[in-house]
Amino acid sequence: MIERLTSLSGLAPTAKLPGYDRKALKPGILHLGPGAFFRAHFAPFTDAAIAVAGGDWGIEVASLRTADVADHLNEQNGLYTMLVRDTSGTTAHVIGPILRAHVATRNPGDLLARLEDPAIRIVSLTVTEKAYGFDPATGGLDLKHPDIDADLADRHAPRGVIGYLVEGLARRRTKGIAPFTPLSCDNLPSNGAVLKRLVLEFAGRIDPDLRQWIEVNVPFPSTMVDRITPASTDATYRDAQRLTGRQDLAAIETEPFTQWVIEDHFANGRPEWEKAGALMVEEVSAYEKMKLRMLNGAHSLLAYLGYIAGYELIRDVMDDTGLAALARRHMNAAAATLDPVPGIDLEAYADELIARFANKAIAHRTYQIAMDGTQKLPQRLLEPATEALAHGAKAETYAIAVAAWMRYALGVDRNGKSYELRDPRAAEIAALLADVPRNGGAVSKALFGLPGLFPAALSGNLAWTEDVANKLEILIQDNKLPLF
Ligand code: CS2
Repeated sequence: MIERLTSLSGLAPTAKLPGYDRKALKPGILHLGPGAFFRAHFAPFTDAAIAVAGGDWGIEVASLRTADVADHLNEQNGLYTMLVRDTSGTTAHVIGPILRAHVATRNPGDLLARLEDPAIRIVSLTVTEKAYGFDPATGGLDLKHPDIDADLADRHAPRGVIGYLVEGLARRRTKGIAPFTPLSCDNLPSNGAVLKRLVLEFAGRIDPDLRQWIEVNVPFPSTMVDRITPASTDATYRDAQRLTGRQDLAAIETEPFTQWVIEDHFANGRPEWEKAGALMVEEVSAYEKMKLRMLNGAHSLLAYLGYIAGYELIRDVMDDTGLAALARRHMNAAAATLDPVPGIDLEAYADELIARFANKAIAHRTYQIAMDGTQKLPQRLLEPATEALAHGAKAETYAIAVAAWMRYALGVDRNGKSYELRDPRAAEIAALLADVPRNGGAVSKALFGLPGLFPAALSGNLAWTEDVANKLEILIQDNKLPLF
């Protein structure tokens, strides 16, 4: 039986180890959502920052839903392997800053106690778009979101992200403990500002004084996060074991590229992430828009078109020269909606994205990216499309992407096989489409009517919605690709 990864001693020489003494770390950060992306981005950035600049910023993590990752991390004393894959090979880095993992559903009191510990100075989040309880139609709190609804009814026993943050801050205020800095690392535009608005709105509903205290005392820095991180597979665990000599059930794999832009507004200190290559700025929104519209927008376009065309991986889609050219065209269209981004040449950025998508060593499933379309479309495609149309552009690649999402939303592939939509609004979409004839006009009309998703400037633009309907018709009738 191969030994489990539980300590740094005796590992294979192919494993790169943390460049500092783990025993010197103390809890300073509590991270909500220890999924693969956090383990490929936030934790390695912190690991590298401590190695270069010192400091004792240990991380505790808490899972608000499933227990697997948290359990595996505890079994491994917080250690796990990050594989970095490129066509030139795979390297294994053992990442050190995680100290402990909590499972909120199993022991909510434990998480609440950690939130009020003065040692915790940053509470960071990678919980995915759908966990925020954000209503894209109003920009505010979605009162129908199950977590928001439950947590407003029972604020002292929260289950969702906003409920936990507000209860944690409330306890600190009552006890005279300085607040932590909430740090959103999800793919939402102005993620810190969005989080602030949701937290304030929630707090205002239960205690206006608390709302005011948060408004005055708690900074909500926004961040732009970027690293392509496919879900772990058997190949991940196998290669981690081969390169470390230990079994690792928390291993993840990722690409060499990594980027983090952070607004430098912290209440209570922070690791020296800039020493690991993070860019600390006053205002992150230009970077965020660039990344969401150029990278994620093109990613979603490729994921929907690719999935319905029968491509399993993004790198396979990139082998289709028509689709790769379309992705580049879409990036140009997205770039045209952006203000200049400090220090970045958008042409070179787009070229780099194309190369990253095509990386033959990264097996990123189109199905993974296609997930949660209703949560991703607004910031990736619908907002830039609205702006493009307002400036007189045709927004054609956006019409293709939206038609492809609509085709995908039918839930049946070109061979007639059904698949699960994996979207929090899947049931609503299925009900909306139940009696709708399968043609471009009818399906698009129904989906344009999904409450709160499409801004009126898009759903009310006749020429553009007709373009979507025509493209969707082609995709429905004969799945002919390319359709441009
Ligand atoms: C992807 C992102 O799954 C998705 O929707 O577009 O996770 C993407 O890989 C990351 O944002 C890259 O930083």
